[in-house]
Amino acid sequence: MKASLLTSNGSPIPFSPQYFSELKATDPGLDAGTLRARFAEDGYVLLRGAIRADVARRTRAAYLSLFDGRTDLPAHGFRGHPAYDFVRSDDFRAFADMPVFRQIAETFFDAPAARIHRTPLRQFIPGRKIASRAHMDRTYIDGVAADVVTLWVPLGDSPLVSGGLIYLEDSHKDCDLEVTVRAEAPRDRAADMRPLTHDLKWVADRTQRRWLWADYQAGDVVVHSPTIVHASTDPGETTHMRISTDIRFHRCGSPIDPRWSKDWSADDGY
Ligand SMILES: O=C(O)CCC(=O)C(=O)O
Repeated sequence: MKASLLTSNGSPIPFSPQYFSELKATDPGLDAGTLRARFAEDGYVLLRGAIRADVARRTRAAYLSLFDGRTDLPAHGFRGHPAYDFVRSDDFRAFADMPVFRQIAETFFDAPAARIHRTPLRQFIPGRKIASRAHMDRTYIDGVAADVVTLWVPLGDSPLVSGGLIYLEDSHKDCDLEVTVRAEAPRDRAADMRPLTHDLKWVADRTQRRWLWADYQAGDVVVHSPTIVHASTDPGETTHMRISTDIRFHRCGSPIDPRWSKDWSADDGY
């Protein structure tokens, strides 16, 4: 990764050791106790090669095939867009329901887990200044944070240059962060109070924390806590589009947010 200046939703942030550091990678074969200890400490665990790379790539190809011959598409994830159809397809459901994902969730809960139905499919087009704003999942899904886990799954390689997910270091341990940042942070979309900010440099400066990044490969899975702040940078000069999905689980028996029991649609408001 050579770029010295990145942007997120057009807002600049230097790609320098002051602002960025690498995510720790973890071998999925480690014992469950070690995995849980890392998750508690870091708020995330990057599992390299947790699923078969060819399965991730095949799922990507199945999604992209829905674009064949299509022009004049609605906005991403709206009814009539391939992402809307794909999350309702047998191919996608079979992928999200692979036992390996539930087993990962159960390892981190140390208890039985059930998949949360609503499963977004993200796509970030190279060259567009559109990225995920800094946010925490717990803002979007009700429930006790310890009872929900997100598996962020890149469908194909997802290097930083294509806008892979980044995590604000140790932000899950910072009880004051949300209040401080919400009170002071610049926000480019006044009407949407859910993201903390679009300005990743501002939040790094204000909290004295770095953004953790990785060049994700097909087959990797990041398990993250609903309390860790994450975001992405704008995709740069690359021909490789970042496509990913967020597969979520809740601890069996814990209350479930009813808004998350339907299929995802980008305009469902959640
Ligand atoms: O993939 C992304 O850029 C954001 C996904 C995410 O954070 C989410 O769905 O909560």
